[in-house]
Amino acid sequence: MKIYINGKFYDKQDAKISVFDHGLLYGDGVFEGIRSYNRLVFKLKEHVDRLFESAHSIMLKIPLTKEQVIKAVISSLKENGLSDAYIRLVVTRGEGDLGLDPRKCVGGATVVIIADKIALYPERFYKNGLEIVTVPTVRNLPEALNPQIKSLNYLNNILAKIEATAAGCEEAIMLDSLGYVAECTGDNIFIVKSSHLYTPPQCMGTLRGITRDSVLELAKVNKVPVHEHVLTRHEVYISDECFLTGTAAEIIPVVKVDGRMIGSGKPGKITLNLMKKFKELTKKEGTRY
Ligand code: PXG
Repeated sequence: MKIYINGKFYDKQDAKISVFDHGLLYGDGVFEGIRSYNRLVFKLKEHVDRLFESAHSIMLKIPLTKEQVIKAVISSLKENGLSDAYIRLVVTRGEGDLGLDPRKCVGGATVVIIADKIALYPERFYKNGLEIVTVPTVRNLPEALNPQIKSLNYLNNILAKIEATAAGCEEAIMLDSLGYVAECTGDNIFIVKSSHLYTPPQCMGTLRGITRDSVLELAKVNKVPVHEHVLTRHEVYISDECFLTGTAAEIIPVVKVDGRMIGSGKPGKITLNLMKKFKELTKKEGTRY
């Protein structure tokens, strides 16, 4: 495996950055998780745009143009000979001292690209659906650390993940500070009610997921009415169908939430159709390499 660090490729065992990098010391940095399917990188421009938006918001200067980042991602995929891959694009504040002041990171940002394989959830969850729970850890407040910033500080989500696994579930519903449904630890959430699709709006402590946006588009094209609407747990419990979206998970059906069966307890028709359409989309759309 060859890992890109600041313009050079290193073998895995030599791919190292300083212990004084503020990405390690403070989680000071941003990242993206991207997928490629059969030599097509899915929504590469959208991921790179979001990376630059996250960086802009935390006043982190990425030492490359967007075009150079795109080229670096493509060359990482080629260097590793991967046709189906998961790409982790990381930009840290860089090497500083033990103080949190980013001005001390005089060498500038560190750019890392890891191109690897990632397993989806086990196949049985896509076939039979997931059971998820609402967890006590509330999603970060947009006015504190906005979930729109895909920062290296993922402890909020990790705490929720720990609570989910302690409850015997793979994923967690995180609520916002008002108690409305925000999102899951690494996925956005959707419900279907009376053949309409609903997902929380991005202002509700929710990342504007790129898979989420693709699903909203696919639903519109397929004449499923879509609503970006505030959701309570009650609305999730009484939904006909529920599913999660994310680059890692793609689209995964949910059949039980906090012990309540969703719909018939099996992945729903609209969910299954969107899964099929999404698969087709990833086969034909993307940046070729
Ligand atoms: N919400 C959160 C909090 C996320 O971290 C999503 C939603 C879905 O966004 P996209 O753009 O991927 O549709 C994410 C993305 C992992 C992993 O290792 C998680 C994500 C991305 C890559 C890897 O669990 N989360």
